[in-house]
Amino acid sequence: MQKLGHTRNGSAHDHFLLTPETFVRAPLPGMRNATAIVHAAPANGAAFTAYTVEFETGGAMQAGAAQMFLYVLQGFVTVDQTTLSPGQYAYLPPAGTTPIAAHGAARALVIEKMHANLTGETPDAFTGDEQAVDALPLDAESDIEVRHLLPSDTTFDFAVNTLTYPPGAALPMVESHIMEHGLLMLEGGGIYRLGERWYPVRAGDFIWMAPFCAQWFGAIGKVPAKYIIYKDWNRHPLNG
Ligand code: UGY
Ligand code: MN
Repeated sequence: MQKLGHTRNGSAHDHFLLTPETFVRAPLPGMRNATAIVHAAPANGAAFTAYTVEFETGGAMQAGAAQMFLYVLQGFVTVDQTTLSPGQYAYLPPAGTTPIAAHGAARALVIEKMHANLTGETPDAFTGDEQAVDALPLDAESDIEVRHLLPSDTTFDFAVNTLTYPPGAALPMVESHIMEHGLLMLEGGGIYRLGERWYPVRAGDFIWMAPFCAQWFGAIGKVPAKYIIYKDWNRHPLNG
């Protein structure tokens, strides 16, 4: 059915929402039998990149100049020697040459950020499994579960968390903070307040929030809503 130019996408100076019917695929340098859907990059105001990689059988890509966080969405992705399944992830430090490959069709979310080195050290590469990460309550009253996928020590200059909302749960406050966000909806849906607008969102949607973008989410529906969210972290506002 022709949508007659309609999309749920929306944007303002401090945020954008990108919905799957508008995604355009193109390979990035170093990709073979794989394409990227770039969601966030300096071109649209973000200080990081976020893209979904879609691998065909035999697909491959490489880590590059920036730090890379890779979270498997579907299928199996091998990072160096470790094969990761959905919910498993890898952190790769900057200036790496780690090979990343998929033997069958697979999809992964990739986040890249230039490392703001504070301590003279860069983190080591590691792989993890979201299921093995403790689920913490967002706050004392909340039944929203947060999983911190990266360590919190100051060698890391960004955080990636998953938030899971039971149906009807909502952020306890409208947040406004210096950290920038990139967010991929993984399951369920609800209403996202971004700046002065409210958007219906569901699994597959991507959101960028600039520093100090007013933000609030309420989960609607019969199943939990879950998203994975990036933020810059652990650095002084005048220093990276
Ligand atoms: O970590 C966060 O700032 C998170 N609570 N933000 C959000 O979910 N929009
Ligand atoms: Mn936030």
